[in-house]
Amino acid sequence: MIKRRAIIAFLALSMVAVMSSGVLYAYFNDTETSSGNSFTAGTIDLTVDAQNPWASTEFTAENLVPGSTGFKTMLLTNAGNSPGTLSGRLTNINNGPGSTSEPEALLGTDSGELGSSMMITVWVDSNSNGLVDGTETTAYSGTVNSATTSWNLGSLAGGATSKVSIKYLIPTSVGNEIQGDICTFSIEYTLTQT
Ligand SMILES: [Ca+2]
Ligand SMILES: [Ca+2]
Ligand SMILES: [Ca+2]
Repeated sequence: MIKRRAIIAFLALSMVAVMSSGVLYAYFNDTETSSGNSFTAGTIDLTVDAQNPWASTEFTAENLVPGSTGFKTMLLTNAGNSPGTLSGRLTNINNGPGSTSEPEALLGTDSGELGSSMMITVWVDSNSNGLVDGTETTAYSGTVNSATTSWNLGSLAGGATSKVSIKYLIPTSVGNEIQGDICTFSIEYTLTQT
């Protein structure tokens, strides 16, 4: 009886060993493979007037007086292949007194009031005519000094170009306090992935 039990136990252990080795039991199987797969990142690359990086100075207007106005249209292109949202702002704004004329001196201290007096308007100027017309909408309108907040200039698909105009105006209500004043600034455009 003991011998028979030992044989049964041995056979059971042997079957477990064979099953776990997989030698005895092979199921039908079939494998398919797709090769040549890859992941490639897209690109976002803003250019201005086909410059990359943007190296031009856009405004060097001199001898401005109340009533002076002008504009510049810049071509902003997404040279990448991924869509983005375009924004802009002024940075590094510095106001200096420049020269102080006799009538300006009569008003007291000359601390450089041009940036707080001068107005700019920014918009996507689709027909680049310097006017906010047709379906064009203003992205920013206010003083130079306050133009540091972000202007929303809409979307820019890969390979697409937007024409952005910046128009300046010194209101005729401005007086002698800006005589000889100098306002310097940088223009910054940013294209952000959407
Ligand atoms: Ca760029
Ligand atoms: Ca226009
Ligand atoms: Ca001055």
